[in-house]
Amino acid sequence: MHKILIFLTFSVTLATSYIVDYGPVVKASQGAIWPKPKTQVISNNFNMLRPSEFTFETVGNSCDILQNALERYHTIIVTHLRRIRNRVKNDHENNKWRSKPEYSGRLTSVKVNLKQKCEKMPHVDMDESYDLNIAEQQATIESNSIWGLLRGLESFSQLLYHSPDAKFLLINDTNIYDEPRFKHRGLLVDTSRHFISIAILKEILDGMAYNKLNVFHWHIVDDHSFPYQSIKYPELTRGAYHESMIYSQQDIADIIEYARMRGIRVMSEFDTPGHTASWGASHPELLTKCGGIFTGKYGPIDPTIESNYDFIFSLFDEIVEVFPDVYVHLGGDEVGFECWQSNQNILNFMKQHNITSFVQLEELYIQKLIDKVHSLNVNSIVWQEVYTNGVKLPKGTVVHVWTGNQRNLLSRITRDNMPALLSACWYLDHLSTGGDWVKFYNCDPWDFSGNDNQKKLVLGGEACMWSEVVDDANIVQRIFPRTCATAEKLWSTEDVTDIEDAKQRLEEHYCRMRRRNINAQPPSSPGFCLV
Ligand code: CP6
Repeated sequence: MHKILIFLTFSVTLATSYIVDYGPVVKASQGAIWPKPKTQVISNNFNMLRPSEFTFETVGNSCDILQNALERYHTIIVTHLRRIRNRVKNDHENNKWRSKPEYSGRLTSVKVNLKQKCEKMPHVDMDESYDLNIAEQQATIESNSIWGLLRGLESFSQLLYHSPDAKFLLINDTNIYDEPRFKHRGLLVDTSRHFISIAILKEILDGMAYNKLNVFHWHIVDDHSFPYQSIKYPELTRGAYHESMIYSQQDIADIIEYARMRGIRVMSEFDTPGHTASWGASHPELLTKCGGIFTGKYGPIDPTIESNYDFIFSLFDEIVEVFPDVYVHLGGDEVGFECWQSNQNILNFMKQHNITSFVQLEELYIQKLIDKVHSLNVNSIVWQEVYTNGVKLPKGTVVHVWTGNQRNLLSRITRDNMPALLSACWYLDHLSTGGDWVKFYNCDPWDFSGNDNQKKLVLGGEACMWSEVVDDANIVQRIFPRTCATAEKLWSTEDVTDIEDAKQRLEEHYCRMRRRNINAQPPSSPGFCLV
């Protein structure tokens, strides 16, 4: 008989190590949750769960989101065991385990209790807290909101680990109360520099759900291509790479629905006045003509032409209908001033209107756009330049920090009573071997000097997947598992900083994602997945 140690350690409550007589080593991190829950009490008692006889039982309210989620998680549970079982030989000496099981109870169903009405769309103030209790006699996942139940179901699925002979799953008696630290936990995906297919976007959304991320920031168009199929201005897709590389209205509705089922908001970004070269394929009149004598080169949107505003405003009328979220990201980053400088019409306009700097000219444009969006009852998010350039922002406009001294900026923005989002330390296109999740993990959005009120103004953050050097071939492994580090920073409490503990759990979580067909790459060190 082997003497086996099973370590299950959780910093919040008790640390246990105990001895079981049968079966090979169960890794410390098996059945551990990523991102780490707020409070978790785990007992030595464990229960067997046979996927074939297991059911979720709804005892409260229900709706399409819940039913869909219960089906998904049932499939995940069944697939988990099937895939592990394929790897374990039948005559394995662990048959001993089967003849003398050590489990204390049998879990055949979990009660799923939605205590209040099911909401339809994920939103900025959604309640994602949940209670999860697993015991021999009674197992429940409870929440006031559908969004909390989705997070609870994810945690439940992560608590399961396989028996050493891979004949059934095991789950320890567990009590969890969990809720996120930040309400905006996002991933930016750029679909302009390379087109990303709907199938891969769905794989990314699945991966987000497994990490309890809740905002898909769709940087849908940029200089290099315009894949958005507009209803009002279908000609804009002349700026797409190819007729097959376009998101139809149907595709977009499909993504929004897929995200909704997973409690993920879809926030679109139509970045202007810079980053708009692809708009010029169909509407060159929008763009500034660079050079004294027109050189054929175009710059940012020309903010001095009144009819440009008619076009942009009318496009945004459409955008806020197509993307139902109450936030739209307006961009506003990296506006090159050389082109404006070289255009005599622009210089004349500035003189006439007493505009003495290009920053002021940019302000004129952004101000009009923000006011327009505001009038549609939609809130704006802007990249940091809009703020640092001194544009007067309506109350509640969110400033998105992407570069420079993030501590300084977060202090300043929140001192001005503006909400902020952090991305500067979570750029997925900056990579050093890919094993650099620790760098992501060491970044905390509250790491700046400011009072409690200032800290509250940090809504959260986003990992950014700019797509200059990624497409369907490599985008998923570029995103995961590094985005998992961001996800834990944004979900778990501030004191969850232990790299060694995170490393164990992340190895396990990586394998879990692989088992669920997320094409993640290994986190950092040699190892293996029994997928
Ligand atoms: N595209 C847009 C980009 C970037 C930004 N906006 C970017 C800038 C610098 C780095 C990475 C990405 N590619 N539209 C800045 C927000 Cl290092």
